Amino acid sequence: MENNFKAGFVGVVGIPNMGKSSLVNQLIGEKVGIVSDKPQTTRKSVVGIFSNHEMQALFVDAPGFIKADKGLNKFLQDEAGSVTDKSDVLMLLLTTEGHNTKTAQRALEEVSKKNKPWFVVINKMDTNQTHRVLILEELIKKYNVPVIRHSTKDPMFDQSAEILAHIKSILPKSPGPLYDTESFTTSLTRDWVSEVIREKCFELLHQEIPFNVAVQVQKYQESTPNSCVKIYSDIIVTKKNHCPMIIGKKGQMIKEIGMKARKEIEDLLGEKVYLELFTKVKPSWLSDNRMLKELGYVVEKDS
Ligand SMILES: Nc1nc2c(ncn2[C@@H]2O[C@H](COP(=O)(O)OP(=O)(O)OP(=O)(O)O)[C@@H](O)[C@H]2O)c(=O)[nH]1
Ligand SMILES: [Mg+2]
Repeated sequence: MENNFKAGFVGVVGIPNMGKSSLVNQLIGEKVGIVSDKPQTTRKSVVGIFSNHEMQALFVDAPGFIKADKGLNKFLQDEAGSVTDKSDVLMLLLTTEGHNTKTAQRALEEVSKKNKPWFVVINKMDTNQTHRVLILEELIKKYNVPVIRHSTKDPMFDQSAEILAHIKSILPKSPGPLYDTESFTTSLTRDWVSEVIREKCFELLHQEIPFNVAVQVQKYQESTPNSCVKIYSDIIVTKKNHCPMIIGKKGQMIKEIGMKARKEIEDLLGEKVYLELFTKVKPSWLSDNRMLKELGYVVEKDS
């Protein structure tokens, strides 16, 4: 390995819905984290691995910064904080849509306090009005950090190569890669599967329902010579009256969630999958620390 090899953790931070997960997926070229048009999609940090002959960047796709003092929201806030603490460098995502300059200012302040190498990506350039970008850049100026204008959607504004080159310039030196260079994520398949199912719930269900949904894979059977991969998973909701919405008329909704999820899982695994979904009601999963733990949202302290 060359001795100027670079490797380390890149914390991807910003308020919800800035396109953090979209950007990580784009840079890695695989679906590492789930994406939706609703804020607070990412709940647990996911590590996406980018490897080439000169660096390995471990992107930690975190939940967006929010303020809360209990339950799942508290967890999301702690998770975002701990990502910034554990990373070697930080990439802050901003856009001009969906938030005012005060929010951007707060995000800039928060990240600059961490005393780590950092830079800003202004994402969604395809939707931005130039004058609002200039206002945002004016705000960033006082921090004296690089700013890259980008869009994950429009190739005209695609600055992926520049983003990666900049990350390489600020990552620490390393004798070699820190993780398997063939993998694109450190997540277990089982966890990845439950996230894909959750993404389909975000995509297909209305408004407040997705925020109350958790997904837990109950059984994951590897394929055998006689049978395909079999996955049995619960979709957990907080209220009994959410169940019919998940199931839909004549089971149409749960069927569609299952079909869309299965297709993606089959693509990743490269083999046939049998997926069965069940609905379950757990009224207090959003606020009950024991239940949050069971679902993999590790809550350090009671709140
Ligand atoms: N127009 C446009 N939309 C984008 C772009 N990047 C992401 N999006 C959309 O923005 C929405 C949010 O994207 P995510 O990647 O889930 O955002 P996030 O920052 O990870 O959100 P949280 O996980 O909720 O914090 C999705 O609907 C994306 O399709 C972009 O460059 N242009
Ligand atoms: Mg996300």
